[in-house]
Amino acid sequence: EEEVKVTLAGGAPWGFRLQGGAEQKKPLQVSKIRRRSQAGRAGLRERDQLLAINGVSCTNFSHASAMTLIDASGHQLVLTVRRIA
Ligand code: LEU
Repeated sequence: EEEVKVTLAGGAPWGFRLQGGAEQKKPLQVSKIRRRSQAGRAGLRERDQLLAINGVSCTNFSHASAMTLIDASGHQLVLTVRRIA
């Protein structure tokens, strides 16, 4: 298990889907990566768990709040994730 910082560049669409959120009592987790996308190129992986979005801790965020913060990102999106090998 490790903590990884992934920097996505270029703006939306980033090319990944999220599942979970505090209101579901489940971690925010990457459920799907589109291979030829910013997310794929940056090295984001399916099953990565989101710890922070642009430096803001998101471990107690609802699904909707995480989506809103990601949507508010401009040209760059920095995700801190926990990766279980
Ligand atoms: N599906 C969105 C995109 O690829 C990311 C989502 C997590 C807000 O830009």
